[in-house]
Amino acid sequence: MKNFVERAGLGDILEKIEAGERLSCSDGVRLYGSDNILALGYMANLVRERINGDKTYFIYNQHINYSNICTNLCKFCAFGKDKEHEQAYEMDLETVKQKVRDRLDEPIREIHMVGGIHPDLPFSYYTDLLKGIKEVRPDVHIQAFTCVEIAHLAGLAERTVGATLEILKDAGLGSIPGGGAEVFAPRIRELTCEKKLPGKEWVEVAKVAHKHGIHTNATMLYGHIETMVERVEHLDALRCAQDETSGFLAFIPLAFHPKNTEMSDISRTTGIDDLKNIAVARLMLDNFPHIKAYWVMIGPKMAQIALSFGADDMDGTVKEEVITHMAGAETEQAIGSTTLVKLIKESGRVAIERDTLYKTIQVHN
Ligand code: V47
Repeated sequence: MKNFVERAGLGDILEKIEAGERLSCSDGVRLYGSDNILALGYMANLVRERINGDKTYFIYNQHINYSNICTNLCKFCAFGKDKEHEQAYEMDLETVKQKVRDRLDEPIREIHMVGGIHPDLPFSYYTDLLKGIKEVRPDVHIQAFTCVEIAHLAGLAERTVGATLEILKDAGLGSIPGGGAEVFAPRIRELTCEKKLPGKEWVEVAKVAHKHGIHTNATMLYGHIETMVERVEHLDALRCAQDETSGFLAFIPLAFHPKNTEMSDISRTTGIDDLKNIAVARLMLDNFPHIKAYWVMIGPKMAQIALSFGADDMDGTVKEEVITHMAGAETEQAIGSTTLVKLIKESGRVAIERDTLYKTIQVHN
């Protein structure tokens, strides 16, 4: 295999990986530029097995999107709608509580809850959501509000991000999902999501959360107009932040779905690019404990293969995914744990049901 990687022109990168040395940004750009997916996969798998062995995680989770009303209206997003749009919605507290009640007979451990940047819901709406969910399901971990929403909530609360997070934590917030990161490069934000929180501020919010003991995830939306250099700069910004705080749990590459968006002329990502984003993330993000293959976006079959290309987590049962399905995802909106375990075992890995903070709940041998 070493010869094979050398013939792909990546022998020096393999040497660094074997020595446990950090890859440079120019290494990252070369990895993205390589068309030898097996060489990338071999190297990413070395790191994956060094960090996580054969362990492959999943969680019983439920997604709730409390509202799609959004003032940002990003060009790549089919979910966010103007308040006057006929498909605009916002759930009242009782509706959200009912959604949680509806699944009380399922062993859901995490509720993943995000929405748009709503122009006029008050801060109390968000704390009531957290408290209401906890009333119905006290043991559930709430992973809610992207760093973009957190910055918005701090504005509503007229407090610092840190003080706002303390209030949200008291109301039931457990951790923060990785959405809203998109691609940090100002060029990309100007062209695709000019109203959104700038990339630097997204990273600042994440770091403040970590300093307040709140773990977060991180994502990157790939497969639109970003360059390979911009992808690597995004990963490097996350790696630098993680060096400072160690608060990120997982990185999730998000494959762009163009349907029903203002960027619908762009083609869907290819299988090779999906695998490359998993592999390069695993290689560059040497300080991230977990890389997720999000089956909703790349499909369960590709997610299964990604487990040999650097990924060690398949996300979870999900239940009612909306954001990607509005943008044309053809995957199911939920998946059974039996299917997840089968996909993981078939790829020669050990399936582990986890909680949000990666504590083992059950090993499926
Ligand atoms: O914030 C928006 C992205 C995110 C599209 O933290 C799109 O564990 C693809 O962040 N095509 C929401 N992506 C999903 C997300 C997520 C999912 C699973 C797990 C975790 C985690 C986080 O999806 C948005 C945005 O970045 N997005 N539109 C689109 N058309």
